[in-house]
Amino acid sequence: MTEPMIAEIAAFARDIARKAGEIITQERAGDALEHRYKAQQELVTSADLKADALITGAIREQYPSHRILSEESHPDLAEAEDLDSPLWIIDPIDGTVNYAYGHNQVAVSIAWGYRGKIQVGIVHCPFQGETFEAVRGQGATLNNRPIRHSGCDRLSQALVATGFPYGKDRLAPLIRRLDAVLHHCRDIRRNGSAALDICWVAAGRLDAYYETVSPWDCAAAALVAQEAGARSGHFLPVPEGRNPELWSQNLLITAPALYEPLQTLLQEASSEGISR
Ligand code: LIP
Repeated sequence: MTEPMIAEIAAFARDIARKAGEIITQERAGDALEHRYKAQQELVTSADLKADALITGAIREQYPSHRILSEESHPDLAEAEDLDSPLWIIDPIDGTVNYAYGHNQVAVSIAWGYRGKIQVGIVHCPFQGETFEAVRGQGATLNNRPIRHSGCDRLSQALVATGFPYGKDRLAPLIRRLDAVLHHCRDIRRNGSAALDICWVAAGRLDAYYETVSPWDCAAAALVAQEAGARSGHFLPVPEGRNPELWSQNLLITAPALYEPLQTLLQEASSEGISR
């Protein structure tokens, strides 16, 4: 795969992300938006399905041999165990609850991976007119302007984003971690879109982010953050044999100097007891 071919893929992904953004803004502006629930109170709207159909249909037509992992139409997480052949990773609407409530922290997230790494990441936020983009090795941009992490180097001054699952059955460790972060950091933000939280770390609007999500929530944004000089990893070990690029549990993405102190804090809070 040559650099020009990757540039073509990035341009294709940017174009379909923006077209999907037009669909979801039009759908919300109209009065025909339908809601239904998947497992554990997980919301999905008619706009999710329409945006997904546009994105996956365009990929099928342009790149018929490529695989697709998409939250709404191709959710087989087994696809996320292999990045050797080309794989598209799609979340047509990240921040679905925000979308349904009329909030603007909503993003179309499109990643493309190949040869074991995510190579292209596009996170398009249509309600704020912002497109975050990265091609591996070529830096990260917001609306074509370079972005960089905040450079924050003290936990006590760190603004940290996180989120919580739809299911309420295993909240205890998350509350312990939240307690530790609130006692040691400036404050937290719960914006409701992992893709935007991670891109905001890349742009210096947040200093750190941690959460367990799905690969489609984070694959594109994690490349944007890496290319903006942030450190991207996990605060608990990645299982043997799993590709860290596609392991979306216990994510930790920070301005570089915060990574180890925040990793230690979250590890300690994940075990019994909390170090204050
Ligand atoms: C959302 C994530 C968010 C998380 C929410 C939800 P969705 O994804 O982006 O970080 O806290 O629970 O999983 O469901 O809007 O695509």
